[in-house]
Amino acid sequence: MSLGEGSGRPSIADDKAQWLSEKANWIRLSAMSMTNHAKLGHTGGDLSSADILATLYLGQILNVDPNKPLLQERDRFVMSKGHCSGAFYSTLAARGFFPIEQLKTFMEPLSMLNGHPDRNKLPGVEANTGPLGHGLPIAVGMALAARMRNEAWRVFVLVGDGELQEGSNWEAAMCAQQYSLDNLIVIVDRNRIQQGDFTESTIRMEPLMDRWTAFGFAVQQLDGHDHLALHQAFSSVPLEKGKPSCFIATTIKGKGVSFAENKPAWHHGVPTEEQLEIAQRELGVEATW
Ligand SMILES: Cc1ncc(C[n+]2csc(CCOP(=O)(O)OP(=O)(O)O)c2C)c(N)n1
Ligand SMILES: [Mg+2]
Repeated sequence: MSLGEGSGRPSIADDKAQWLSEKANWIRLSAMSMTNHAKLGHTGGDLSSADILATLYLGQILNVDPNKPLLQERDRFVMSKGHCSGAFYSTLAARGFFPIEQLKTFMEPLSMLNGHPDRNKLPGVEANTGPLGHGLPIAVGMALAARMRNEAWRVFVLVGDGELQEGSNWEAAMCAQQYSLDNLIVIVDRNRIQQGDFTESTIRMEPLMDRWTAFGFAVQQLDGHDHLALHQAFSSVPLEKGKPSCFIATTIKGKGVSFAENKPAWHHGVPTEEQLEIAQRELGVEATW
């Protein structure tokens, strides 16, 4: 059956969705190779967010130009879950912001590819993130700046679900509502796992849709691994004029790699050479770099 068939929704071409799916798996394997190489990283959240990142950057949702990374009218993307830099850097490289070979330097001394993204070092990075709970406040400030300058660019921000336990997110959300920032799009990587355990066993997130709605957002839940759904959703922002948008993307932490799926231990698990080979087979992609 074709990917969009029977869903009744407008779709990008099936071959484009298939292409995005292959790119997302390339991002997954690349991130795991980086973690294997550096012996550090955040595999689980890299894998859960790969489809979202691929759709934004390679599905032509974000209006960005890797040859002019600081163009004023570009859309901004803030990787608030900055610990998942392996997936983020792999996506930026795949989009052409810097050579793919540079991914090999992940976390080496003097590398531009720090464990956490640094906007002063790497083209395409819009905000320094890693300490959880900072990306959304920064994104709200950016969206407000665009509004004050009467400029049309949008701000997309990807947050982790465990990250939402940081109170600063909810202060920022109140501010976004106050200023009716419908140029702000929050995407929650709802993989149900944080560091060490499931979110619902730590600090419950549900009812998450109701919470965002109560904070003045137009909210939509969707499958965070369905490229057609992601593409359609991100193409139809704002969800409601005058309101910031929030997409709760249901994902699987460790998605695509059997031994890592849904396992809290793989939050920052480091794959061995053998595990990398298994991952490559399961993801069905050629070696990355
Ligand atoms: C303020 C802060 N506290 C703690 C950490 C350590 N830390 C890194 S990732 C993480 C868990 C994040 O979970 P989640 O937001 O669900 O991310 P994902 O599942 O997408 O990896 C923690 C506690 C941090 N980076 N920043
Ligand atoms: Mg999580």
